[in-house]
Amino acid sequence: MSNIKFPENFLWGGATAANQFEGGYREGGKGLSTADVMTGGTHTTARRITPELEVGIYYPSHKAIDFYHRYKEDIELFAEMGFKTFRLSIAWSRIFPNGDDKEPNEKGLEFYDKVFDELAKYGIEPLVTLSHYETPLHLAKEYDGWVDRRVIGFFENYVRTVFTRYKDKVKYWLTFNEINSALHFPLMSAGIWTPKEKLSKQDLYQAMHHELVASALAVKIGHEINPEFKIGCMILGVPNYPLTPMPSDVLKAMEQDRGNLFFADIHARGEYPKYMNRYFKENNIEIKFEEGDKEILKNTVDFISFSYYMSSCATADPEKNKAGEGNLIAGVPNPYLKASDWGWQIDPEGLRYILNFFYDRYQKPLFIVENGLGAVDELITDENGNKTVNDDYRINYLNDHLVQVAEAIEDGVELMGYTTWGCIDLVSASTAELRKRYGFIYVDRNDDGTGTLERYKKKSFDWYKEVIATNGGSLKK
Ligand code: BGP
Repeated sequence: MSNIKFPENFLWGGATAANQFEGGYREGGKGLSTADVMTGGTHTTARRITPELEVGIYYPSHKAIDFYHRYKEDIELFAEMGFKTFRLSIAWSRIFPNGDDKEPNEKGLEFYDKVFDELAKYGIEPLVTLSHYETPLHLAKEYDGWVDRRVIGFFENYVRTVFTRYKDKVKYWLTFNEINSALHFPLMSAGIWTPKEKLSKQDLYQAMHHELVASALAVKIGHEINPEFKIGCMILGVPNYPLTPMPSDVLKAMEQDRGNLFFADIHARGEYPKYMNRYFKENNIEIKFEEGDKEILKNTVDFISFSYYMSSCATADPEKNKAGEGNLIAGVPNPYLKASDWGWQIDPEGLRYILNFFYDRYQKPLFIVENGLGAVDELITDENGNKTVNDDYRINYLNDHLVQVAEAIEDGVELMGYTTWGCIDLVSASTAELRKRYGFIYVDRNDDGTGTLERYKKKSFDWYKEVIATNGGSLKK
């Protein structure tokens, strides 16, 4: 046993997203979302978007891992691991099938009632993302997603509905998953139907403005509906290190960091940071503020949440500025780090660094809502005849990251909790593969849609259970 102790009431758990694990894509009156028209992909072939559903094409979100029908079994497994919290998202198109409907879909609301009631049975706090990489398809195709200001009103209607309905069942909320990722993946992240190569920077940043206003509005409405709500933003966290000590590399790292921090700064400080003025001026971007926007943005978040998988390097040297692989916004690879099978560079100390960085900058509580290792697992039968996976590589990855989290807490960082990404195997967001597995629970489902969907506990299942039971005491320094 180490002498590591996490704070009392630390929210240990796991994270998922509706389009990556629910399935039931047309059940209970659900409408289509942008995720439902995205095909499978691989490590090297990108996902394709089909404007209409095509026959004979495999769409991973349609069945995903079928949480829609298996939520009781899955929640029981989470409870067995001792989860204090479980992060999931609400599929907007389950509640408002087209996005611009006047009335919500009762059957969709009932589904989440059942899920939250099941979590409550085990004392697990839901942590709910309002929008995680899916927008009702109709809003994408007819309005160009968040480019159109009217989407703020539709989102307002949606959040008012779910906040009111679940006000006594859910306390922790996140607005937009990895909001900064929209700069790189406008359709997946912000429902923008215009292809990225045709999208002007003006429209992209105006769409971001709409999302930022909508996020602040959600904070305002949420606090009016239940002052006990804790509402956070969610940022894709990739710290940028200068590739060399050359001052120009240091400045480049600062600049790249700001590209992401812009989103957290507004959520935490309630106004646009001044450094963006120069960027806007140099790129001929003029953000249209409507009356009241400035005031709405003043509704700052209660906490900052973020995903963390890797760090990245920045350089001012065009010769060396060649992006490696990585989580949506990867930069130049770090020569001192090893990478996962998907090329994501593994950097546990970077997590300590970014925790301190965020806390120094905002002095608001933080929440790590995604972290984990995507790897190929081999299902074997152990000596007792049980099917399992010996995923020591995953255990080592998580152990090393959690040790650094403990260091950051020692450094003085206020941290609310930690949810590993994909606590149960699910569809990957970037490549749509199922063979890229993150879970403590193996799901028998393959990339071509075959498999029994049976669930099996991996070795990491008992390991995480022990970490939670000892509140970090079982971690190895
Ligand atoms: C984040 C997303 C998640 C998730 C995770 C892992 O960017 O918020 O939805 O999927 O990364 O990425 P991937 O699934 O591509 O391996």
